[in-house]
Amino acid sequence: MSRKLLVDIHTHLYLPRYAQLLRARSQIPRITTLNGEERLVILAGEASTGRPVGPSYWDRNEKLRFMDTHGIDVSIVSPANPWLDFLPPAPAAQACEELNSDLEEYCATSPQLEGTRFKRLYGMAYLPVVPGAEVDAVCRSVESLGKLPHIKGVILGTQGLGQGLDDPVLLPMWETLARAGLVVFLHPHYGMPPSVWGAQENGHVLPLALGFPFETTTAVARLILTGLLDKLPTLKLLLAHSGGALPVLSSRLASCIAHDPVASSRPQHDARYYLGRMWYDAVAYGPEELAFVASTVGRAGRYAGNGKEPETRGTERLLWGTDHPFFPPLKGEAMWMSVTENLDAVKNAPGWSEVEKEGVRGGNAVDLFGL
Ligand code: 5CU
Repeated sequence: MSRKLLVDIHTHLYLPRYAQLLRARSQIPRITTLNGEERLVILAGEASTGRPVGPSYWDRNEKLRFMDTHGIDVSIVSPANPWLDFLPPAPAAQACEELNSDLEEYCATSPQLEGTRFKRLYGMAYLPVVPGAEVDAVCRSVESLGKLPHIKGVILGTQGLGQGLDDPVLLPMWETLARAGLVVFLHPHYGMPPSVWGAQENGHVLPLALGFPFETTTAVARLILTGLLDKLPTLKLLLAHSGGALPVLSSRLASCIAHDPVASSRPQHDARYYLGRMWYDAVAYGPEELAFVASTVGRAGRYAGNGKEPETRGTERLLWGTDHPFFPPLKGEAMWMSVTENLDAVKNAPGWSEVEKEGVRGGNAVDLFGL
């Protein structure tokens, strides 16, 4: 196919059934009404008045309109945080099944991308990974996704069953995900404890700009330390926000592991090696940052330790995204700065060829998700 696609792999939704769930709640996370306007309250420390929320979060026509406005051909939508984290295991399992079936319908009945074999919409599903859940129930949920042909992955927060994603009890879940060939989109929600942000009112800036990416960084470092990527070489982990601080801290992480009597023998390889085993969204907002991430990913083969794995350009593991419907323009402009900045970042990434840029804009997503 000669047409060059723009594929958005980081784009969220609250399905109507999920929005109803949030409306029925009196505690965070919730949707409340203030002066006749619905408000979303999901972040710890967020004022109880929250922020405006509307059809861009749940109406498929709004998603398609947004895609058309920005020239996006295909979106791989994922449920927005905090997923099912706040539910006990049994209601979470039931909501998961119902919501995943809604998501399949949302994607399956979306328009065809004209002149191609692609739908406009594909999905990444919920998993019932909540405190107290049984891992077998999670595995059954993963297996059930095989019946939903437009679901190409899952989105996963970092809390696991209460002990994080490096909890050894979760190994069967990772094995099932690897066997199913599903992309696992690792995405933050909790950030860092609100106390680290100080007493000044700075809106959501610090939790979103720093807390979110650092949560992802910590979760992935813990997975590297457990040796998960050694056990499951085919697991497809896609990291939100370009892997957070992992690329810039990976040599420090490697050095700390190498000098630690407890941890030094755990991962089979130097920590930097594992960067080349994962994928990264290109939601970094700047060309130099993207080029830097690619360079740390591409050099990973150098750290295989067997002299057999080649270095690559790293761009083959970056995939473009928007984070829609978050970060809408403050003045209601039609073109969203959060989209155009991420497009410009790819366009201007220093040293990238046109072929590499096309890959990041869409080709890599077609390959990774098997569209
Ligand atoms: O603006 C926000 O709060 C968010 C969020 O909660 N989740 C996300 O993916 N992006 C931005």
